[in-house]
Amino acid sequence: MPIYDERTALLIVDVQNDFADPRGSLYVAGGEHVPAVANAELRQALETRTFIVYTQDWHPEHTPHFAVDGGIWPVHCVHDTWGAAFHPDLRVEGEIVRKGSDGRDGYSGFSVRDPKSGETYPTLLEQLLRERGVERLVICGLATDYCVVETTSDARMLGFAVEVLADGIRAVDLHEGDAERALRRMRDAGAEIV
Ligand code: VGL
Ligand code: ZN
Repeated sequence: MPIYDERTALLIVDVQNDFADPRGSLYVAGGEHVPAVANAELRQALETRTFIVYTQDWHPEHTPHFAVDGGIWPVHCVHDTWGAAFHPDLRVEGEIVRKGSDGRDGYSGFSVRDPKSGETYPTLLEQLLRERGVERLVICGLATDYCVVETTSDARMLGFAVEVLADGIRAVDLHEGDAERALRRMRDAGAEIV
């Protein structure tokens, strides 16, 4: 188990019903096992007063992210619906950063992109971490080959040390090998998979 301290944050990515529940519209195989892994880390983090932050994919009813609107995904994580809610087994005690509202797109917890102008905007995540003097992130959640890899890669670009919990992530694997490629990208970016 990673070490937790005041310069570390535990970042739990998109552990929401649509990804983590087998009835979810974008169910990620094995996603229902992630809450238990996250909760075990949370216990350690809470004991050591480590900052804990959650991201939520948080889409409007229509967004170019969805296949019905020109994107590639089934409708998922529509704001304030069952699918967007955290998995009921996940203990939620920390800050929450939502991404995708306003129809802005992207996978990273750190930034969103306006599909019309192509411009990217930061979310609150980096500010929350900097305010607390965080230098190191422990990351788990869904999905390995989308939001986890993009969040990890941005975190490294922003200079955070990153450990990704191999047990606490699962991949969509839309194309065979996506999970492996995501792991390699994270390692190449300087993240440790532990
Ligand atoms: C995600 C696909 C679409 C994720 C979000 O959280 O990894 N994947 N939207
Ligand atoms: Zn999404």
